Amino acid sequence: AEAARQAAFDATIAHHDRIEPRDWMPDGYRKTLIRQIAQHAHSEIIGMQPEGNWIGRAPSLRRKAILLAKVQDEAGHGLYLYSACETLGIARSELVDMLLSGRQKYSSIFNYPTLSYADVGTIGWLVDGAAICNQVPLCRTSYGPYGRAMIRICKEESFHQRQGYELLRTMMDGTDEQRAMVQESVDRFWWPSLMMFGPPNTESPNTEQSMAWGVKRNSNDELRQKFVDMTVPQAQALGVTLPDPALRWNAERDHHDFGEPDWSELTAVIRGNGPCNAERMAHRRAAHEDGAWVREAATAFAARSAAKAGA
Ligand code: FAQ
Repeated sequence: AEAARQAAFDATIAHHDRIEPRDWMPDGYRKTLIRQIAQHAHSEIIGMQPEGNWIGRAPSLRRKAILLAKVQDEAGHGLYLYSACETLGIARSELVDMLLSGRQKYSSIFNYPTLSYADVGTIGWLVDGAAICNQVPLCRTSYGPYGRAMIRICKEESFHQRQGYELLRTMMDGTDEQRAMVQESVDRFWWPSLMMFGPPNTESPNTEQSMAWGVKRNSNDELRQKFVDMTVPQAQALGVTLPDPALRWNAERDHHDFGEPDWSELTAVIRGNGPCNAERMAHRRAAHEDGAWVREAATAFAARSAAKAGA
């Protein structure tokens, strides 16, 4: 029976059909999905902080309304992804515990500070741009609930990317000082954005198995290249310089060549030693504790409603 179930699973993967929550799946597949989806959900939730930092200081009512909407979308993506993860048989409270105790990760990019309003634009343009490159192929991931969550999330990410580009466009049409703010921001975010795609393929322990299972559809390096190729013409159109002297078009490869990110920096940030890791986690823990009364009240209300319905 075990062999038959494994064969059915393998056939579904081979046909690029979806695995659904009630289907049999190997333990490793379930674990990989819980790890990746939870890490993705945590990233959305922690990812509210760098931009949230500027809601109270937005330069106009219009910018404030846009930023509020974007940060709310990120909360929605996080909750949506936690729900997808719960279909694998793990409770949201366990996932939150794993984030708060440091047993699960979130994206390295959210451990960098936001120092000016231009960073709101740069995060939209580069960070959401990288997220889209990574997430569009995940719409075809082999696990149904994750792929369907990605379809919906990608639509909103594409709005986020455009609002970032439009913000930077507006600043580039402004004063010299505003143009300098944009360039300074792009200088800080370019390399960390390339690191969002993970370590190089040769240093990526999970890629091979995740691709064999159809959890990931592309390798880290493939997606990083796609992001560079997509971003270079956008940088030209904006009039900003990407801070990489090795960046140039390679007609033979039909791709841009680019420099090597500082991988020791990615390792340090993933291990908890980035510029804002401690601050991000402290803020999340405090928010979780502040929300304890809401969880208690909701649980008590649910229990009372269930008792009434049973009576
Ligand atoms: N940061 O073997 P691999 C967003 C870890 S977008 C931290 O290559 P894998 C939208 C990796 O987990 C950001 N850790 O791993 C937004 C593994 O450790 P583990 C979220 C990283 O899984 C925008 C180890 O290194 N997007 O939130 C990073 O095959 C603006 C070895 O790596 C997603 O999560 C990193 N950058 O590939 C929100 C997308 N890279 O777990 C707010 C879905 C690697 O074994 C504002 N995830 N690690 O202990 C993925 O596509 C994959 O998980 C990768 C990593 C590509 C991130």
